[in-house]
Amino acid sequence: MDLSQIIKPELGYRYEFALDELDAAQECVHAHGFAIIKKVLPPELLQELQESVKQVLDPDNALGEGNSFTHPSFIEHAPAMWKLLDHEPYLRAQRTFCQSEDISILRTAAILRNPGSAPLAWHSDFCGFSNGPRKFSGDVLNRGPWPSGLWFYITGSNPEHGGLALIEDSHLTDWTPPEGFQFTPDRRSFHKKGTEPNRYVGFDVPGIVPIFTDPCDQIVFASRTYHAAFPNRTDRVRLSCAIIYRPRDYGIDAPWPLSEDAQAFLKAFPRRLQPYVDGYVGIDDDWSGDEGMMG
Ligand SMILES: O=C(O)CCC(=O)C(=O)O
Ligand SMILES: [Fe+2]
Repeated sequence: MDLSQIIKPELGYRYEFALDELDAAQECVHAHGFAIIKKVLPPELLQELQESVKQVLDPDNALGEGNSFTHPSFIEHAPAMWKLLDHEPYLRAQRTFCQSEDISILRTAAILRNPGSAPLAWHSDFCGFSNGPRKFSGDVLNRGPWPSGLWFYITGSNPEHGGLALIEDSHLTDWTPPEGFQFTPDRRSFHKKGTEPNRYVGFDVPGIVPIFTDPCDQIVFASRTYHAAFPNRTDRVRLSCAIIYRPRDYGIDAPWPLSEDAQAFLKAFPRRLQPYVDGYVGIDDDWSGDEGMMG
């Protein structure tokens, strides 16, 4: 598939907004499961964040062609990211999308996708399709109604460059996969009917919206929205980072202790910004479930 032929879609509704159109942007997220907000990242932070993602994720530039790396607690290692929390227009937008005046950091991530890296399969980050016992960190952190995508693709998003794709309206609770597809058993992805129930990798899915953004734009998507990433077919690294928030009064009952890195982060985080880390639990990607503790 020639990804360079894919063009920015014109949909029957607006999905790109400016920072002074937050209510309209939130309505779009509510109605269609996503929106793009132009020029959210302060331009003076862009290069610093790019350097920080490279430095934290691949300090020796040793990851190698074709490989990707995802960091699950980026903010603990990236003071450049802390600066975002001093930027009121950015914060106002996050409050709007979180539908709460008082927000705190739930989790953070950064991703580095080298040239030649593979596509990422379709999935929803939401882990509340079942209310069964928690089996991994996602079941602890990703069962709320807040947006699970608040991304900055700080080298831009487009199909050739390992950008994001999502499916419009797939955040709706009655959404079902398009014609010819069915849910995987956990509902967190879908596959072609008549094939193995593995997360689908491919960009021929009806309803797909390939996302085109500039490096300072923010990509917002709802908790359940199904999304995927294109392969990186360029000769440039793809970098992205995000802070996901929860309403501050929505406490997380974390089964893992705060890691040493998380503790050091909380200690170093500026006092005036402490409300944003109220109830911060970090993440233990190796945690394997409440039931595991029973032996
Ligand atoms: O790589 C991307 O652009 C998307 C990443 C993603 O969806 C995830 O980490 O859950
Ligand atoms: Fe995801």
